[in-house]
Amino acid sequence: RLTRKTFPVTGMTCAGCVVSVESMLKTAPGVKDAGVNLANQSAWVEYDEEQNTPAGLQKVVQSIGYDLIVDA
Ligand code: 9UX
Repeated sequence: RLTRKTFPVTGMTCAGCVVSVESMLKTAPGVKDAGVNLANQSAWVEYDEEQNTPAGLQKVVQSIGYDLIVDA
């Protein structure tokens, strides 16, 4: 089932970072679409809940040196 969630993202300082994070999210398993907002330091992700999780999305973002914050 597709869901769309918004998460804080830390570590982005320019438009290049936005492209990197957005591209990475779009290649993650189960992700249909994603968008990143530099001013808001956030990302929305539309993904299949049976194929990925917030923790999984966090891992792919962390793998390129940023962080996606998941509620505890
Ligand atoms: Mo911009 Mo982000 O030059 O790592 S791409 S700071």
